[in-house]
Order: sequence, then C-alpha cells, then structure tokens
Amino acid sequence: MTASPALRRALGILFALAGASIGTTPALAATATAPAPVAPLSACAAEAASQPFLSWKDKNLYSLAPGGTFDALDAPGWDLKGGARIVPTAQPDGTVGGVLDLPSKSQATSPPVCITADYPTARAWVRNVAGAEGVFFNVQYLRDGAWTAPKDNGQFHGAHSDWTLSTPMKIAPDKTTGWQQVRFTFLAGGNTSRFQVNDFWIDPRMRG
Ligand SMILES: [Ca+2]
Repeated sequence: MTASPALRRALGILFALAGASIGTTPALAATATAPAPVAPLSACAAEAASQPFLSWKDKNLYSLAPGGTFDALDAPGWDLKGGARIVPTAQPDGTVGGVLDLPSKSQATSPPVCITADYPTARAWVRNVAGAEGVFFNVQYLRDGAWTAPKDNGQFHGAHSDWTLSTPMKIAPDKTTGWQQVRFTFLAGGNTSRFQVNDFWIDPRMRG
C-alpha cells in the first residue's frame, strides 16, 4: 500500500514543522567564554552583610559583590567583553547611577570573590531593555590554583523593561571547609537583545 498524495503532503508539512521548531528552539543553557585568568586573592575575610531585600520578603543576609553596584564607569576588576559596559541610567531605586549594560552575547566577569560552602545563592536587579532571553549566570571555581571553565548555573531575567529582583541564582560552591574563590560571569542571551543589571549581592548563609 502506498501513501496517498494527501497523506504524503501532510507528512511533508509535519516534517517541515518539526525541522522549523528544532531550528528555532531557544537555547536552555549558555556557557560563557572563559575570561583571561587573573591572580586569586591572597587572603579572604568576611564582608559586611545586610538585609537588602527585606521589602521583598527575603530576610536573608547578603554581601555586595566587589564592584557590584556598577557605579564606577571603568568597572574596576570586572572583565567586560562583546559590548558589555557601564551606563548611567535610572536605577531600581529611581536615582541615576551606573548599571551594567549587556547586549546579546556580551559578557561581564567579576573579580575573584571569597566564599565558603555556606554561600548558596546570589541575586541582582535586572531588566530587559530589548528582547526577553535573559542573562546566563556562569561560575568559575578556583581549584588547585587554577580557574575552572565557566559553568552555566542557570538564567535570570527581568519582567519586561521594569527593574526586577532576580530569582536566587545558584552559586553551587564546592563542599569543602574554609574559604574558596569563585568568579561570576553574566552572559547575555539572544541575538538582538539587551539587558541591564544592577546591585549584585551574594548570600552568605549565616548561622545564628
Ligand atoms: Ca548602580
């Protein structure tokens, strides 16, 4: 038995649709390009912690990441690539100040940050200036004196163009005792999109 012309046409359309959907499925993960390695910090100490998100029903303590306000135009210690830059604009609190501006495929890597196994998550303010693919949160771990390749630990994005508090992003520290060091990379998704990030906080889970 041979398929009728109608059936063959239907199958052809189905295969074409399947191919199209495969071709346009957005990537669910994106790994950043490894930034140039930098020397690790020579010593670690606990940073001051506060509760910046009490008004958003998050009572956790957080420490501001180094340069995490993005108020300095030259983003000291941060490695900016692919058009990532600091721009002055209206921040989440309404004041004008610097924020990290990330066009699609650009990336921004933090200086080394000291953490322990009790630093589970990080949060930042984010908004979509154009597009909605969001920003991929990559982490590098200092192991045996060398930085690992960036690891994509998830994605965060804003609600349209409004400043939005990100969901908690997974740091996934090594399960070792004592200090360890990481570098964070924000990688902008999409092809013609643009995102902005401000106030990058990391969460040291204090034991009371
Ligand atoms: Ca700022």
